[in-house]
Amino acid sequence: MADDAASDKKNSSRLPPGQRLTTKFPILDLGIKPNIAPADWSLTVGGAVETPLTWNWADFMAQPQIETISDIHCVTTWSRYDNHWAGVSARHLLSLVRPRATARAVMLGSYDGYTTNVPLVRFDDEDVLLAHSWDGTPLSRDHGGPVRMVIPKLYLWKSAKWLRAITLMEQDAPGYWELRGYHDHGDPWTEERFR
Ligand SMILES: Nc1nc2c(c(=O)[nH]1)N[C@H]1C(S)=C(S)[C@@H](COP(=O)(O)O)O[C@H]1N2
Ligand SMILES: [Mo]
Repeated sequence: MADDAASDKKNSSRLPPGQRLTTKFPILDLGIKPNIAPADWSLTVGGAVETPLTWNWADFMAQPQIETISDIHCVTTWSRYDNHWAGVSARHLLSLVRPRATARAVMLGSYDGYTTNVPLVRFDDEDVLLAHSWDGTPLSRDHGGPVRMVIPKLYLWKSAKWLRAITLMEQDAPGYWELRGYHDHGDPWTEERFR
């Protein structure tokens, strides 16, 4: 049927190769699941920047807020469309800390000891945010609350949960899974799964 063909084509332009669509939201992590109350949470941003900063919860919530709707692509082959996120944009954060001209990559660090690296050009994107809400409710502990990174154009392992530190780097370096065989970059459209 022409309609089916049209919808298949639309689907294949939205679903990256090797992915299957789900409406569930699986939970995947190292299994530590830190329990951080907003009052105990803080974020430190430093490294190759002109103006390092630390935000507590009130500082973070006082920043300009954005809402986005984006798709999730997990390297374990599930994708989930239309996730509604709210939080602070990466671009706003970058405008405050001002990366040095020599900065190339970002290391995200989390309360469970997890790390993951992202090229600065992928972090500095309009749909990248530090999210505190998902589908209209505060982000659950399982999904990385109080604050997680959301980087829709890369596989989900790059979206660090329980975010506590962002370090700008002049040279790229591997994070937790990148040290264990995952791809350095992680673009779902070119299936940068493992190296
Ligand atoms: N802090 C932290 N962030 C993390 C992880 C982790 O173990 N710790 N796992 C990553 C991986 S491998 C995946 S697939 C996603 C899963 O996010 P979800 O549990 O919200 O689906 O979180 C990513 N962020
Ligand atoms: Mo993962």
